[in-house]
Amino acid sequence: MKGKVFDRIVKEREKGPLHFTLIDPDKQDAGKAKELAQKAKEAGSDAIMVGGTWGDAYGEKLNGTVSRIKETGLPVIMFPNSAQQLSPDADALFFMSLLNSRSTHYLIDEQMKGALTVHQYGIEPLPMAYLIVESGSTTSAGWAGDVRPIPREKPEFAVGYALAAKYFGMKFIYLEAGSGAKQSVPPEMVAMVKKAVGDDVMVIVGGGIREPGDASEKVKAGADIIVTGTIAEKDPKKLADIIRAIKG
Ligand code: 1GP
Repeated sequence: MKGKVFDRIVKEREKGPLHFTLIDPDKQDAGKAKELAQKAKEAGSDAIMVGGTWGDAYGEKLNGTVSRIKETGLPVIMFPNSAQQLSPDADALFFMSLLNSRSTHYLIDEQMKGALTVHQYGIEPLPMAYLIVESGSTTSAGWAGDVRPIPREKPEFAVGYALAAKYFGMKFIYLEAGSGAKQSVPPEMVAMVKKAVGDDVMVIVGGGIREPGDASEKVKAGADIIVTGTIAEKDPKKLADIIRAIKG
């Protein structure tokens, strides 16, 4: 697979595990989003993901947020909740399918609609399987996505989905506990998935990661990229500690 952002991620990953910061465009104005991104950059984050489950940050509001964040120089990757949440200003987007959703809406319908926009805008698609893992709490993504969460004690289910994604040609597998999750993804699950998919597929882990020890545990288990969202808003100092733990 080729593409500017994809190649950059692969190259950076060769140096060590990566950290991406998730910014919800609905939670603040564009100026504040840029401030958050700048702080994340200073803390050592490698890219900004823009997206959120709820809200109405589409069109102008979304584009304004994306272009202000781009001023930081970090790549901006869309993490869309629907075909509507796309910005022509983004550098790339996770072209994702929520594989353990029960609704065709999140499996393929939104993607079919969004693909035309992606084509028109010329944004770089990064093919990704999105998997929601049981987290001891009901998260917005799981609820809205009509998901049958992967049980924590059934890592083999995650391996099955991950291998299916690899065979479909997807390059990223996102093991997601959900934003603000009570429990993050179990490291055993991360390890089994990474072992199965190997080095040509990147394993992303996110949701409920609030402590450096938790982040480094995922990386030791084989995670290629760690995503945090909430902590960047709540505690930028802690974010720097988390990134230090990821990068060693
Ligand atoms: C959600 O994994 C991300 O998609 C981030 O979760 O807000 O809990 O860091 P947190």
